[in-house]
Amino acid sequence: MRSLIAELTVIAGSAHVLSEPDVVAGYATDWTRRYAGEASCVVRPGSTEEVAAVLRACAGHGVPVVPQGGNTGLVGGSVPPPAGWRPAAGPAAPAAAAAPVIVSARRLAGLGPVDLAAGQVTAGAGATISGVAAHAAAAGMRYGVDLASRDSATVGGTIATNAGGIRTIRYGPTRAQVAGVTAVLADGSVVSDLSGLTAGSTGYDLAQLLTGSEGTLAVITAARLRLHPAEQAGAVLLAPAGGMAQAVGLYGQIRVGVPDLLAAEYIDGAGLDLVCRITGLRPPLAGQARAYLLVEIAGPAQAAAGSVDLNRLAAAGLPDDSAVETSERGMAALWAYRERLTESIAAAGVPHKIDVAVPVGRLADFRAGLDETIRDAGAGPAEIIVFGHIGVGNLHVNVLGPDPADDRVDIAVARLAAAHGGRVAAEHGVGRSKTGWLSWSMPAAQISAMASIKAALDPAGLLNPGVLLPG
Ligand code: 2HG
Ligand code: ZN
Repeated sequence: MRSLIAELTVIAGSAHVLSEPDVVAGYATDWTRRYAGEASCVVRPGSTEEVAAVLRACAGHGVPVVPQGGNTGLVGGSVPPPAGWRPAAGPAAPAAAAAPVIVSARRLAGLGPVDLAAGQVTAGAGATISGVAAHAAAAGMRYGVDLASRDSATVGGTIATNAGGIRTIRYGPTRAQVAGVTAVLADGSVVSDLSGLTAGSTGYDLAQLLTGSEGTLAVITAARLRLHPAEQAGAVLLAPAGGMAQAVGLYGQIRVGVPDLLAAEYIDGAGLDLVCRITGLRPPLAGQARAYLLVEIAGPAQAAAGSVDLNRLAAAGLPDDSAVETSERGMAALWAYRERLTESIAAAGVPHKIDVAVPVGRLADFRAGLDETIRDAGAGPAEIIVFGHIGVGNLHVNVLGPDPADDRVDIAVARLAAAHGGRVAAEHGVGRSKTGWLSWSMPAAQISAMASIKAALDPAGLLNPGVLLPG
């Protein structure tokens, strides 16, 4: 390992090879604190060429690589496996020569000029989502992916997980924003197409293949991203609902009656109560509800905020006791109840986080069966908080109480989602936590095709071992 570290130091410079145990531990522990692994060191290359040299060096020594962006992942995909981990193929499978090297993309944070005519920009993998958004906004454009972790989450990390976020109903997930990437393969070779060309039929689309591949096929170093014309929010509303069924029904009415929805989010009553308790925010409505629907509506393109036709909302069946805000400040205040959920839950304990997708038409049944499913998992008393991107059927089930190491609750919830025709991972990725669950919502032939792709591009299994695919 010492000779690999010496090589990495020559490549990236001593300031960018970190091997102090405390510092390395910070990179090797994920945001949830549920996943902490062992790494030999952290290297922070400053260019694609340096990433390529790092990967060549690691491959030469048989040492695995864990690519990392903002380390805001929630399923263990951005951190190495724990000490002593071996591929699932069993004791006969060769152990790696040493614990993985974490390759941090944080220094690859450059942003190219916004191309207004193409509606695109080139961004380094380490650029944050808020950085890209501000850069696009300065040119009158908008980046379509937005999420609460925007100040830390990176372009590379969000591509690796195909992150969704709060604007998926409007612009689609990250996959829809990716027009090309530069990436380094396991052997150090570089593949790159940042031309932004959408016309072309020249074989496999590597950028799309790498989107959602969770660092198992290549290390992404830059991306060509699609941008959208800036759209101003005209109103944000928070409506009480009797439960998920009513929230879905109201969302449907608003969707049909009011054009240009920018976001539609669901929050359990318990979640909103928790946010108020932890943050000290005052309850937004006079009474308490079992569930809430938050919707953001675009104002007419050239108009200032506040120009949304509120009559249309009334016609769509918006309850009278809903909050409707049209000022910048008021809209931000309503968003806070949604945006501060994750931090509030983390302040209350180490949660089980199960990110699932369920067809919108099945959300009510899924939610109706959830509490019993969690109780029957037998992991003890549980505080259940469900929220998420209702318009695309992406729910975040957070469970406080059961031991973080006991995954019976996680398994039960994921199986319930699969039983409702859903997916066991929606936008956080499969990571380390869900590899064994893929077959619940994906045919065996598809998993085997993914394994073939992995074997072809990373035959030694050096890239993010133990993530996405079992073994
Ligand atoms: C969100 O939608 C994120 O806010 C985090 O995907 C979800 O904390 C979570 O479970
Ligand atoms: Zn989310």
